[in-house]
Amino acid sequence: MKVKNKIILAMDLMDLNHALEVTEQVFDYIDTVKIGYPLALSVGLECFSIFKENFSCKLIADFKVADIPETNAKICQATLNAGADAVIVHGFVGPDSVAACNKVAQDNKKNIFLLTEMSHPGAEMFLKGVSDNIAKMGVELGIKNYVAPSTRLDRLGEIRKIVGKDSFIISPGVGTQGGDPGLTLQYADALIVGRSIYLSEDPESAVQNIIDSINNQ
Ligand code: OMP
Repeated sequence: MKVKNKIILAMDLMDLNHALEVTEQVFDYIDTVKIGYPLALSVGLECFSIFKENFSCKLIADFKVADIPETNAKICQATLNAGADAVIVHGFVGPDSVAACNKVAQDNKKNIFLLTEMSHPGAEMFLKGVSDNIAKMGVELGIKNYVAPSTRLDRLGEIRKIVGKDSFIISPGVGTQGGDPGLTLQYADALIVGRSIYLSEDPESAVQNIIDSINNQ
C-alpha cells in the first residue's frame, strides 16, 4: 500500500459531518484514512461508502478483529463489502484466526494489517511479551502488512527486524501518545495520526508540521 506523505489519518471523531469536514481540510496531503469503532459505531458501516464517495482515498478498517476463524472471516467479509480496502486484525488469537482473515482479504483482492504490539502503556503487561512471536507468526503466514508501536522504538525496531524490509509497517502513537514522526519512520513505512490532527484548531497546519518534522529529521 502506498501512503501519501507517509501519514494515515486516524479518523476517530464520532460525528460524521465533523469527520468529513476535518478530512476535507487535510485531503491535499493525505490519501489514506483509518476508520475504527468510534466512527463506524456512531454512523454505521455506511461511513466507509460515504468516505469513498466524498474522497478518493484508501480506507483501513480498524476493527482489531479477534475472534474464532469462522467469525473473523464473516467480520472481514462484511467490512470489505462495506468499502474498506484493508482490515486491522489482532495477532494474539493465533494463526487459524489470522489466516481466516487473510483468506477473505485475498479472495476480495484486499489486505489485512496484522497488529503485533500495541502503543499504549497497558500493552507492556501482556502483549509486549508475545509480540515478537505474533510478528514471526505473521511472516510464516505470508502476511506483508503490520501495525507496530511508535511509542516504543526499540520494540518497533525489533518487529521490523522480524518482518523484514519488504513488509509494510504502519505505526500508531505519534503525537498525542508521545511518538516522534521522524524517529518512527526510521523503522515504519507510515504513521497513523489521529488526535494531533483532528483535535487541532488548524488540522491542515498540524499535518504540514508533521511533514516538516519528517523532512527535517
Ligand atoms: P491518536 O493517538 O489519536 O493519534 O490515535 C491513534 C490511533 O491508532 C487510534 O485510532 C488508535 O485506536 C489506533 N491504534 C493505537 O493507538 N495503538 C495501537 O497499538 C494500535 C492502533 C491501531 O490499530 O490503529
